[in-house]
Amino acid sequence: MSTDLSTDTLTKLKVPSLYKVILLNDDYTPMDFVMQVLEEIFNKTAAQAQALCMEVHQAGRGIAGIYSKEVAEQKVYEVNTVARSYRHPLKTIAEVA
Ligand code: TYC
Repeated sequence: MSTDLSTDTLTKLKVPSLYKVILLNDDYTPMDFVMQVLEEIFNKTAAQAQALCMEVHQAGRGIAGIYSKEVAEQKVYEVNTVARSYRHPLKTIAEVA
């Protein structure tokens, strides 16, 4: 068996990218709901959730966590789905880190 170690082959073996899950501010979602999402979906402590919620409220966005592509997409889906089910406009997006 031969092993192809040409540059072409090696450059195709990329380390998978990590993705930031970004929480976006809005004017309507209650802070308590945002903190609950951060605790339950992003495993933050109550103190971490409160600090991040205030940061997003003031700065417009903040990083809820950094994950593999698949996990980041799942977190975005979970947040956006639970927010919609409560009729809150809360949104998250995933961005390559
Ligand atoms: N700005 C919202 C309010 O005043 C709170 C909020 C914080 C909403 C963070 C979204 O990602 C968010 N109720």
